[in-house]
Amino acid sequence: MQDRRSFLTTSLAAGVAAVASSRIAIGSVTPPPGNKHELPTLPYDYAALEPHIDAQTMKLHHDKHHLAYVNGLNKAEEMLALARSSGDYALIQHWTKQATFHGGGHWLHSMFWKTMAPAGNGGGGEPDGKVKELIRDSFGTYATFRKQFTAAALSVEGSGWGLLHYHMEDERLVIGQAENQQKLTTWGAIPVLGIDVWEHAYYLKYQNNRQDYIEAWWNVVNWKQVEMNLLYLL
Ligand code: MN3
Repeated sequence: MQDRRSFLTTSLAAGVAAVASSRIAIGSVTPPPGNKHELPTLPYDYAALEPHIDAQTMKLHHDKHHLAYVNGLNKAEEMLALARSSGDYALIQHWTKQATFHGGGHWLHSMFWKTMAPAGNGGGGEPDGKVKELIRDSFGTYATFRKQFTAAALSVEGSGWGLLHYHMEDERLVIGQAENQQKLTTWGAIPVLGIDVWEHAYYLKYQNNRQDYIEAWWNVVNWKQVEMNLLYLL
């Protein structure tokens, strides 16, 4: 989201300077036609989140799992473009679902990496500023929020995500779950923080103990990035 924002700001400035340019491209998760989605680089080393999240998990998770979603999304978009050009929509349901699944994976993982930072060096602690204020208004206290979020993430059925959304209409934060990467979507609510609770996110270090993984993850939450995600929406 922040990439999009800074791109937009730059584009707008450039647009004002060069009124002759006919159209201002807006950067986002969706690249312009013909361009491919790309795997973003991790903002830190694989081992940077140790001991809370181990290097081997980070490497596999980013280099293999996230890459598979990027490739899956590119493939789905390619097939949808082919359907448009050929007029053959026989497989439209399949490719639309694939685009949603892989697109959800690409978007959520891109957010996931950015909203973590090494413990004590950008990660952990409690939020301040606007996030603190909205958590208080939406849940009462930080402790209450954390308890509900942990319980929600812990109880995601099968593979999925625990998510903190900003609800655009209600102007408050809400805690949600996603099954896989896309099911149980709450309309009008945009994620600003999320924890991946697919087994691939924790099984090497925590085996079946999802609770210990979630408790460890709180030590690497990058609240500054959460605030930037939030301020972008306000
Ligand atoms: Mn994952």
